[in-house]
Amino acid sequence: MKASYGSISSAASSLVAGSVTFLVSVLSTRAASSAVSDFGPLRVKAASFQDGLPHKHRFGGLWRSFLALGLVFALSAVIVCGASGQEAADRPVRWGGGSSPNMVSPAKHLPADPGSMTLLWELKLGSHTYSIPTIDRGRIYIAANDAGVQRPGYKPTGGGVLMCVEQATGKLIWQLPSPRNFAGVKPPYHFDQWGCGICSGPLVEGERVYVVGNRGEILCLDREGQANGNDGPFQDELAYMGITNAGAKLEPTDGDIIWKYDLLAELDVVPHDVCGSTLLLEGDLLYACTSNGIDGRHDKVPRPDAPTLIVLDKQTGRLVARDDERIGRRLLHCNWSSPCLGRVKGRTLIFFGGGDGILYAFEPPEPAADSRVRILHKVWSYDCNPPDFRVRDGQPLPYSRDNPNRPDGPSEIIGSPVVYEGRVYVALGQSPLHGNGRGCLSCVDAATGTNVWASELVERSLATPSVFEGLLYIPDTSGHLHCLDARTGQRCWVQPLGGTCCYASSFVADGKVYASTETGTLWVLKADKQLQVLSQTRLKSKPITLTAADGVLYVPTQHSLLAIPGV
Ligand SMILES: [Ca+2]
Repeated sequence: MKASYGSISSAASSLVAGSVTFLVSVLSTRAASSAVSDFGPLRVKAASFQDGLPHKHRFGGLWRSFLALGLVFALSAVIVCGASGQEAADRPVRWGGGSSPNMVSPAKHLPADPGSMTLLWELKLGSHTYSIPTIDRGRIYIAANDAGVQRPGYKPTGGGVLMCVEQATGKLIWQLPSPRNFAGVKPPYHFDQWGCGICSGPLVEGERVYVVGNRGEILCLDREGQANGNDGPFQDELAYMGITNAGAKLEPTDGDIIWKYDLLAELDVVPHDVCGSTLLLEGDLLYACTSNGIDGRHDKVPRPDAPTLIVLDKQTGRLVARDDERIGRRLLHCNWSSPCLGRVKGRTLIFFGGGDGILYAFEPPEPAADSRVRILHKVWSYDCNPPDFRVRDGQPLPYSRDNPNRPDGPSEIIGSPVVYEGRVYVALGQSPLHGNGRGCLSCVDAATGTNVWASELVERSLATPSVFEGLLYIPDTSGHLHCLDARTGQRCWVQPLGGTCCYASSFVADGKVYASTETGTLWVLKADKQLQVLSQTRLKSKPITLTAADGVLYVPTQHSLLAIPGV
């Protein structure tokens, strides 16, 4: 399990001795470019660990196309919220130990040069991973696809898995494999067919774990899994896992579903590609994006009036409220963003980035004595597309997918909004398959929904911003890491990262900014108004948004979860 990093020269030697793979070509290209020092690296390291399937299976031809598609779908999960440190057990925790939707953590003693460190441990995952791990009370929760699942009687189908492992060792505590939703691939659906697995970031509160599954279900699970028995009204975990062989029985290392809510069956939504967003928990209310989207032909929205943001009772999974904004009527592609919460002038508001490119602020539903489903009250909405993204010379501009030669049209919101000091920060983005294009990072007054500033220096981005000590960091799809003054929107610096940034947000902790590229390079820069690159590390598998806790970086890649200690 333990693996160490090698220098670029030793890695190159082993690669020369090995077969020609996509990875080799990537490393060779990157080594050559780093020698030019265009990007200001101090040095480049390469990881020497192995990670699962042969590379030719992972990156070749059609599969590589699927992978690229998968990146897109996962972004709502990958780029949703941040970590803000260890919190009490009764507080909801998403990602690295916090509940804040800001990609910032108070973790300390983190490595400035991860490539120089020896891994604490490496957990093998599947062939796709897009879920940011959540760390809570000595345990890590991470989701992936099911290609690496080993459980007697379980056959991987291109579905997903949620795993709970020991933080100190990466040892499995329990897992819930979840077969693919085969019905979801039939028209009008275009769903759960890319093998992306569970893309949602797990949310933990007390003894419960909440996640949006690959099958389009919101799942409430027992933190202890089956080790303390089969709890909750849901009892048929074996059937859920697709384990039907005679004599099969639940094991202590199986997950324990308390309740589940089927978005497709209950709401008649038609999710597109994946249900990838991360849940928001406030009090007893669980907020979820339905991922209602366009049809498989990218032709029309089958359910234009279906809800996009819903609210469930966390105890029972009962539907409490839904929006009625009919975002589907204006939808560009799909709803993959995740809701976040802010307290604005003594008032709690729920912010949601729509697949129509509009940022919405809702009031939480009022308590009600009956079980009537309430409609969420919209406080304000703000179009994150500047007017000339929508219309020019009196003519509507086409969406990029429909006309790649016009990359200046409207875009949707995929990353999560972040609330910081009374303002909401959110980027526009599109699938990287639509190419690069005009984007806009908006800063909006959280109380009124009015524009504070908007910067088109940031191109399309699927990332959630990191806002720390008045500075905002965000990578865009074109492969630039931006640092802006959060108050004014003035750009302090921009760093080209030498590869596109499709599926990882930046992460700020311990005075450092971590960012990574699709070509597998993990960058570390100083979190400062002055640009300073601290290191680059090359990984064999593309890293997604990382997190940190207790002096350790936890870096998910497509195939592994790496625990990299600090100093
Ligand atoms: Ca249990």
